[in-house]
Amino acid sequence: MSVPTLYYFDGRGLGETPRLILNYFGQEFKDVRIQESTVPADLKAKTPYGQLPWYVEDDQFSVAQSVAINHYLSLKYKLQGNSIRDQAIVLELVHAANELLTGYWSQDTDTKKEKYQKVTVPTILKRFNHVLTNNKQSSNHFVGDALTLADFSIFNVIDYLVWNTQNTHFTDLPALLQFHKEFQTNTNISNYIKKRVDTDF
Ligand SMILES: N[C@@H](CCC(=O)N[C@@H](CS)C(=O)NCC(=O)O)C(=O)O
Repeated sequence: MSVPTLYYFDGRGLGETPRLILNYFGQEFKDVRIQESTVPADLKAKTPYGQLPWYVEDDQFSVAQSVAINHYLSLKYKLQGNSIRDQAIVLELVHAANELLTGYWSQDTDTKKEKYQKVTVPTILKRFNHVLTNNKQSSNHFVGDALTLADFSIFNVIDYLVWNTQNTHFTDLPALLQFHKEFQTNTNISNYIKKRVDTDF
């Protein structure tokens, strides 16, 4: 089987969660990072929506839309949660993490900025903190005793906020910072992060 390819821009953005998953599981993949600010025409024509990320496994299979790429990888690596209740909470947390991440890039007016800073960030981080600290089955995983897509999505957004805003949002949420630290003790993740080049977004 050929090595999969993840096409995205040269930034973390919507490409980083799949990169983290593939690295965590030691899956070799082509991390194609488009340097231009728009998708080159030849690549655009091949993708279903003209947008990135786009994940190509072989001639028979490719998938677009970041949610679907992450869903596919979560099925492949059994990151969905053990019971249907766990799976529902995983999905809740993944969507909240996406809202937090995409909200960060949408702060282009004072109103949006204020809502993001005063409502979105504290509400979502409080919920993450509550779920983590009330998980009786594990202190290192958000849902049950298993690694799930929620761990990857939340690690990614905490990592993004720490990177861009230092630890300002986490002063009263040490459990989230502890999770962020703990997640990086995985050798494949720490190796990936050590060699990750700084990008603009
Ligand atoms: N709903 C899509 C959004 C994808 C998206 O907006 N991609 C942006 C980069 S973050 C893009 O490809 N922009 C270039 C373009 O639209 O031409 C997803 O989640 O994958």
